[in-house]
Amino acid sequence: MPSQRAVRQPPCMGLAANGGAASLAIMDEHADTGGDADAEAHGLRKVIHIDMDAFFASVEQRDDPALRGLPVAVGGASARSVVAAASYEARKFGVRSAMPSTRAARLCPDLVFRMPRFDVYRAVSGQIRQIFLDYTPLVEPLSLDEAYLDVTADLRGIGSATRIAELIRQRIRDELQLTASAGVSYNKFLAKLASDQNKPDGLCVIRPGEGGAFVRDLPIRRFHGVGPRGAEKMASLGIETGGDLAAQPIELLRRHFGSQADYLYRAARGIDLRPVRPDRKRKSVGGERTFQHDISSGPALREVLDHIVEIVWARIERAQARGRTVTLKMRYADFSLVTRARSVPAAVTDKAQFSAIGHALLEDMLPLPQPIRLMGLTLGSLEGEGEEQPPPPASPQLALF
Ligand code: DCP
Ligand code: MG
Repeated sequence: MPSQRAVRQPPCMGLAANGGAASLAIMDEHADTGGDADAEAHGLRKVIHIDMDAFFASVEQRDDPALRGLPVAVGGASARSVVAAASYEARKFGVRSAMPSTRAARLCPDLVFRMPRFDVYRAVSGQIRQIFLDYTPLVEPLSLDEAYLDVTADLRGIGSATRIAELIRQRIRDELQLTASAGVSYNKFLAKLASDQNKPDGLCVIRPGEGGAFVRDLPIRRFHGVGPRGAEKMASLGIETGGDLAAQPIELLRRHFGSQADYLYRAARGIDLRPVRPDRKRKSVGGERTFQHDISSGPALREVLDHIVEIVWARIERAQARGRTVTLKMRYADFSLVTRARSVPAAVTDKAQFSAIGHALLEDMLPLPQPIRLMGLTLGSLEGEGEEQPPPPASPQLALF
């Protein structure tokens, strides 16, 4: 892309550390080297990733004007609670999701705590979904507040993914009185990185040819699909950034990361072949249980897990489901959610193995910081694993970004 275009709209990566000029230099240098020719050969899509800003906290501020402009945390205030969401006012003090509430209150003495209202968040999530569907049927939700959209062929014939992202952000603002950030790029991996870049209320476009440079300095923990455990393993191999990852031979990645290797190899180059899947929910089979009384003791948790294993394994057999990732999910008494996942090299084929992985995940989390009200267990594939499909035909119209 001509760099003039980038000058008019500051490149996203400039916000990272050293300002726009430096990043322009990186992009130009990259363009000279031919950059992502590989990606173009693999066929590019127009993908938007939308992520609501401080979602739970923003909904609380919207619905109670007295909270606007104040540091707000959604979650319990008690000693054993954690923060589910923090308003941007609270983040200035260092308050973050998953932080113990007592620590959050120490960092920000004026912090206002609100209990979560999941029904409202689910309703808002449905409303944003309806807005997305006005532009494309290819909407893949990742959670209540984020989704991928493939707008390569948008329903309204708008043509420009950036324009569609702006229209969607404007409608979310006008119709729901909330803000969202958007990332626009030529694949899912880059679009998700981009939406995070100019948060809150931001837009970032990573154009064809810019992906490799964008990923090069990226800390490995920001790679979608690399969890804390994966990042640790990478660090032990001396891989801290996208550039470090790109320097690894595919054989080494296969040895250490199994079927995720190809995804990682490509991602390190700004390439991602995964299609936007409107039906990806069906990819996993699981079950969960909410308890009448919160539980926290090790023996009680193990017993509940055994029970869930029985129910879920029966479902897996009925559905003839296959997967090599087991995910344990727990909702604490204050409604905050934690999930832990572990993958094995080949599909899980018997109940004993499924159970053993579930129990290992549980043991890793003991003792719990607070009692739980819900536990769930799922067999599936982590995003980025074994779900690649033949690339769509290359689009000659990349300039429409
Ligand atoms: N959430 C949670 N527990 C976590 C992380 C998130 O309950 N550990 C909930 C509250 C968040 C919502 O999910 O509002 C969306 O998560 P995000 O990671 O998108 O975070 P936010 O939307 O709050 O902030 P932002 O996207 O602006 O960084
Ligand atoms: Mg969000």
